[in-house]
Amino acid sequence: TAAIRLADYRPADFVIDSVELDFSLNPTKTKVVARLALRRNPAGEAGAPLVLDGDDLTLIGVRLDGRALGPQDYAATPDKLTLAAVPDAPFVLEIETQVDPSANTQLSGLYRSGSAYCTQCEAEGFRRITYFLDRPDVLSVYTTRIEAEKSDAPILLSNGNPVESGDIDGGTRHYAIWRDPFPKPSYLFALVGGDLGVVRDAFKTMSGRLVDLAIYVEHGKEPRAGYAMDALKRSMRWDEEKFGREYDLDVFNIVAVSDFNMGAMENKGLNIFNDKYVLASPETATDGDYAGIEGVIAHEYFHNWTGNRITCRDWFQLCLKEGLTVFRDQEFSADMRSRAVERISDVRGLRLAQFPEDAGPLAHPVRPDVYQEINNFYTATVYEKGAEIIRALRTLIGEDDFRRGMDLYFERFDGAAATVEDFLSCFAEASGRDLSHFALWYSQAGTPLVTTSEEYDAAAKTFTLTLRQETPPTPGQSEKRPVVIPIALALFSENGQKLDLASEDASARELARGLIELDRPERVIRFRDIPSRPVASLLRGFSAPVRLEPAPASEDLERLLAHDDDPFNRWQAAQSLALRAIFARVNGDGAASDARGLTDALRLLLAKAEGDPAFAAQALSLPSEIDLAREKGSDVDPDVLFAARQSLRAEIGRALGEALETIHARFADPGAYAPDAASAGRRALRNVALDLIAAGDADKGRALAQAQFETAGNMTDRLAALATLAHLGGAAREDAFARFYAQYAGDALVIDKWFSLQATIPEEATTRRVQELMTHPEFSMSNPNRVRALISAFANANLTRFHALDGSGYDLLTRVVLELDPKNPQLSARLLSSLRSWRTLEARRRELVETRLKHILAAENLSADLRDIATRALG
Ligand code: B3K
Ligand code: ZN
Repeated sequence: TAAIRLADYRPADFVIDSVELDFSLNPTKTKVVARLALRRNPAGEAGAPLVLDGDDLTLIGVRLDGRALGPQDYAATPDKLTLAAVPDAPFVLEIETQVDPSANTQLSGLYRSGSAYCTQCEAEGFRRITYFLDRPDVLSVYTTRIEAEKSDAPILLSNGNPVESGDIDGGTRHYAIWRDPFPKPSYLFALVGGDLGVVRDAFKTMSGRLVDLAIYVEHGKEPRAGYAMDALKRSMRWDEEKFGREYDLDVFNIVAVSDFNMGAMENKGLNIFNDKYVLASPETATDGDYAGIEGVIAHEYFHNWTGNRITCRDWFQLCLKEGLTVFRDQEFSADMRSRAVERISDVRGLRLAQFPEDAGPLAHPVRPDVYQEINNFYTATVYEKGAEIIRALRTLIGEDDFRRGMDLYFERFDGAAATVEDFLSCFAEASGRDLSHFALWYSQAGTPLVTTSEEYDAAAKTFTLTLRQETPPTPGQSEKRPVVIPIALALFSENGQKLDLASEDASARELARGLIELDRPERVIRFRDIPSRPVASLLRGFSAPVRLEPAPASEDLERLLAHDDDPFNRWQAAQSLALRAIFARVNGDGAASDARGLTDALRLLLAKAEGDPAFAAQALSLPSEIDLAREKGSDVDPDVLFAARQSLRAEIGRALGEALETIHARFADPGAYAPDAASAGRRALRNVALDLIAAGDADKGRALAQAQFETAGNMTDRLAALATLAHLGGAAREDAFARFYAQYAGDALVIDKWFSLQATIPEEATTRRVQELMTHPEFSMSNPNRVRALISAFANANLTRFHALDGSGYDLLTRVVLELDPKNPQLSARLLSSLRSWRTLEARRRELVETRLKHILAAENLSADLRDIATRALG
């Protein structure tokens, strides 16, 4: 198939002012009538034929202005409906199609989840329901009538406000009509039919309008939707307070389904969610799950303004809604929880998923300029790096100008399909700054590397800081230009005093804000009046999505860990010390592998942990194996990295044993579970302590973990204990897994945790274990959550087994991907992306991967999705 290019964008030849949809739901034969009010687009090509998109459609009939058309009037294939001659005056086209929701295993278009009917239309699922101009710049007003057997689907939902409903056929069938007054692109269409339980609430908006809120879930799960409802109301309030954005319909509905390709979908007024991001109870969900629910509920709600009221002109602009909405949900979580801890975990996520993507064969700009399959561009780069760019923009222009720019954006582009240029123009206007150079962040891929060097002149009392930037080449972009990198900095004296910044080499604005704008290959800044050699704290708060090298000397890191008033850099100092100790082990560097500096610093931190347990937990969490692989950069041997990391964990566990045990005992959950950030932080610290105790002393760890597993009053503590036991091995592990299963059998979201933990055991037998679990009655290749719980966990969180030297891990992934592909290409392509960093592996493993990728590409009938990933990965 031909590549789609941003440079080829043309406006649609037709406008669709309104759409009337008529659904007769049936498990295998759903009838869809679409009545489209069409007219020629003045911006389109005069006299052009009408070409509508379809995908796997069965056409029943077409009428134009009420007149039935014959086959001579149009050309229909499953993926296209062409009318060579249509009137120049506005006309109404009526199209009848038939679709089979039960046979739809791709989970795109109209499909079934359990006994319910639901839809997923982003990016190109609407064309699997009816022929349409299925592109985001065609905005229409939708009216939807749904009809079904009452017993089959007592609940009938669509976008917008409810208009009318009633019985037909003497009450065995019924119908509902929904009307969405806000023009929207087809990807935001949604429909749900089914027998569902509901939780209701209401929200009074800032102008005093009452909005009915409802969350629909599987019968019996209603009590688990309370936290999601609470998060929804807090999101609605926050968007009013922070961005002045009010909700605009009379109702806001959320439906939780158990078969869903991603997290959730922001369909106008009818969000559809993976039930993983709705359902929670203390007994079944961890603190991480609660945080995930809060974040995703907020994210989808915030899309109502950033995505729905203002949408994307084309799919290249995806970051316009996704990067911005991630930025907004991260800010929301920071306000709801601890800003510092939120920042640390967001950066952790970025480095875990986006940095490797940006450094490998799948690298692409935040706004790509070419794609084969758009579903493969819902990536960490578009989402998370997209959010970082917006945060860097705010840092650069300041909060006030940023807010003014957002207001301008909402005012100017409401109701429109916009571009990244439209967005940036608002901030250029609000700040009076030229942002054309800043815009390069959107078109240039790759993570910039900032290297620093420092020199202190005691006689002159000057401190000279040299900052250089370079972006490594990425596929299709061999030449890179310098980008605008805001580098927040502070200088500390030896005793931790913050020093005033004075220099002739930086502007007054830069010095006043402690923010250097590195917008060229190199800047040299000589600070004066520095009484003694200072410690520099650079890239504070992670002020830009870059890599910074080298890490400061260990004594300086210890000082930063003790004194820096930027919590992010305090955490970074602990990470850098740990990285140094781990790589000293990797390199067999005896002297440097002495981790006493680190353990002393951590002991101090533990002594003060009471003040901020969540932060202490983050500081005690060692860099992950993926962090290590990324830092290593090339010739990666996961076994070596794993061993070095284990050795440091054991040393910390032994060195801090008593302090850790004190923490573990003191932070035991006092009573009833509360999901708030402070309580979660205490549990996090306690469970990191347990993990380190076990690393230092297996017997002690096992005893504590077993006791915690027995007595835990919530899933967070119970699962943490099970994870510790899983890594310790032996009969205690198998016994705990068996009892955990017996207790939660049938509770899919909990059993997913059971699958995941088993898939991440770093032992040789695990690959077999995963294979056997694939035949477990609760496992299913048709359910994305199950597949992710078992297979993605294995491929992304068990590096030694996945990268086993006999190729068994790669073989497992290859088999699953090929089996899955005909059923659900989005999922198979996503799974194969687990190999995005394969070129950084050492030679033997590289060869193993290359063979598998070629094997996949040689398979017949590959989906476009999978072929695209495999081709680019090999590229
Ligand atoms: N916009 C959806 C993602 C759709 C993915 C389509 N393959 C969810 C979100 O980002 O909020
Ligand atoms: Zn989104």
